[in-house]
Amino acid sequence: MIWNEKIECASREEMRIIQSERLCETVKRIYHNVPYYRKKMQEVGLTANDIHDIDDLHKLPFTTKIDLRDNYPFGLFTVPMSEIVRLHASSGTTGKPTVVGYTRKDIQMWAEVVTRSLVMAGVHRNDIVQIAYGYGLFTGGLGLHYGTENLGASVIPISGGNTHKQIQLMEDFGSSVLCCTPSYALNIAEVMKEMKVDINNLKLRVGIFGAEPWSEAMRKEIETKLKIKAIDIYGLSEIVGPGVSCECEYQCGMHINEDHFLPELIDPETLQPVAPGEIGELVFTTITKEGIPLIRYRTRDLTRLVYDKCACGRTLVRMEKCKGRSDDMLIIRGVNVFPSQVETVLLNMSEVEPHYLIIVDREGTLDMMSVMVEVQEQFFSDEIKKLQELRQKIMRNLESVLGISVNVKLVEPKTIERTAGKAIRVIDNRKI
Ligand code: DLL
Repeated sequence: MIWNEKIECASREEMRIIQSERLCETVKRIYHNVPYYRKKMQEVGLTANDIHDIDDLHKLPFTTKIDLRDNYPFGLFTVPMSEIVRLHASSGTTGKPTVVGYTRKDIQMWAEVVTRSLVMAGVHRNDIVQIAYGYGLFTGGLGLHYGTENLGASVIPISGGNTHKQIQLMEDFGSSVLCCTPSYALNIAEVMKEMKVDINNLKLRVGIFGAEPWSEAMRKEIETKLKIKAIDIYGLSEIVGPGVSCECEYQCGMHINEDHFLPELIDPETLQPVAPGEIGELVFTTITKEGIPLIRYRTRDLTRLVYDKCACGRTLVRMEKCKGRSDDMLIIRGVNVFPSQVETVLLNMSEVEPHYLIIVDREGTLDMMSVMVEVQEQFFSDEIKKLQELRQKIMRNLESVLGISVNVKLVEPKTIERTAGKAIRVIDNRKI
């Protein structure tokens, strides 16, 4: 089933017309209502009348988290507070959070894109959807909540944490869909094993996982452990929250709801568009949002865009699984390293658990990277010699993929902290 066939299966030309019209409206809105934006446009010699269609998009200045911080909390809103019905915020890496405001229409649009996402994932009205994303300022819980209600499925608004209760409700209520971060899904699977829950007695069918990067190897792990189809959902608070894009049943890239969020891919260094098929930084322009429209917002997320028609029939452009963030990339002794590369190596080895922590230190002038890896229970009780062999094997595998030597510290199962939300994968002590 497709929720909004007219849009989701529109031809490129039809989509272009919709996007162009909406872009022009948005640019007028921000130019006339937000002095900060007007000034930024004037600085590059633009007025709202210079934008005629999406080919003019590249003329507009970029927006970054710094612009949001400089206008904290409500400076980029284009409507008076009397029209804002909801506020959300994401925790910034430093200092103040990033604040976003939604009008009633924004909330409806958000519910629409999340409903489309759920339908892409194969969710229907008869499903019981357990929402284990955090409810609160984070957009995960309430975002999935409104989309699920809009679809007409039953919501269990349990929020994150309290893993025993999550499992108990899954058993008692017969939840068929689980929404949470992929790392929390693995945590739930682990606790289920401890509780000796027979996965075959559960009705779980689909998982809708996002809010953090996760590899194909991790998908396989989750699908096997929970016996479900694991679907990737993407979004960020600044743009709307979850539902910016989502995979369909074919799991071959996330369809972007591009009638609301106009994507571009740029080279983060030169800021120029990347060649078709290349990896670049994702940039979004919101073209229907009222509360806080954002123009050419730099997400820092790295991916590739695929414009081919999908087997599901949707024509919405797809973004590949995120390769990481341009600001997540570690530079170790001059070599670029992404946590996702480490994850892929580890998850392809049966001897270790899918939980890891990367620690970077500087000794003198030399960067040292070490990875804490949890060994599976049955291997941990083994003799020292075997553990040493395993450690050497992990170090060799990491070195051959990353191109640098890495220290590996084997730890007992459950040593690395589990979270109900986004997992912490890197501790970089060099910045302190
Ligand atoms: O994480 C919104 C969300 C909630 C998405 C629930 C999906 C599910 P923020 O807290 O603002 O919003 O964080 C946004 O998280 O720029 C990415 O770096 C990362 N991210 C989100 N989804 C994915 C994903 C929510 N599927 C930031 N894969 C984004 C990889 C993701 N990274």
